[in-house]
Amino acid sequence: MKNYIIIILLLSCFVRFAAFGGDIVGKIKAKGAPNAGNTVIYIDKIEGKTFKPPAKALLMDQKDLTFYPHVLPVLVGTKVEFLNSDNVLHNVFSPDECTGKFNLGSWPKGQKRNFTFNKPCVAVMLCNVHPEMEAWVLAVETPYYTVTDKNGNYTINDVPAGTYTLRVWNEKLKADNVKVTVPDKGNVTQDFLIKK
Ligand SMILES: [Cu+2]
Repeated sequence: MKNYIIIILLLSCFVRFAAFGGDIVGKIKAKGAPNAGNTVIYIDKIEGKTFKPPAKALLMDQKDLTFYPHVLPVLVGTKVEFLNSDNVLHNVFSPDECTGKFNLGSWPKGQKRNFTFNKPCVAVMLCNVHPEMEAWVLAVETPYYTVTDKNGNYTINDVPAGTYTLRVWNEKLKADNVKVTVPDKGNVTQDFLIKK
């Protein structure tokens, strides 16, 4: 019995060491746009690793004829619930292949319909009723993603130590991928310039 306890203690130490790492932090500057908000920064793939999607669905609201949030990154396999908070009917659909070109139809205020993003995907969300409505869902293959604040600052928390390809997505602007190395302990800073 004692041996088991020692083994479990040793294993838990190992797991802790293996999980060590830090945050990836930085600032995105935009050339050709008023700001670098709503930019997604993510590690798109880690060879040999898959991640379990969250049990809880994420929410995209439709309020005042606008989707909230405008940009929603999710882990592949995540269910997104589309809430209608307006008195009018909307009709959410996506024209993108990676979503199977879904069309959720229309539903009344206070109700939700959902879609599960089972493939890596950059998908635009549109409304058949209101052509000005537009939002984006990015389904990525790791849980290491974030969206910039309106000043372009970002933090991806608790990334295990290792070297990764960091990608940037913005609906209008681009940046090259960058390799980053998260040390065993501490943060790594990576800034980007996004442009046309
Ligand atoms: Cu609408």
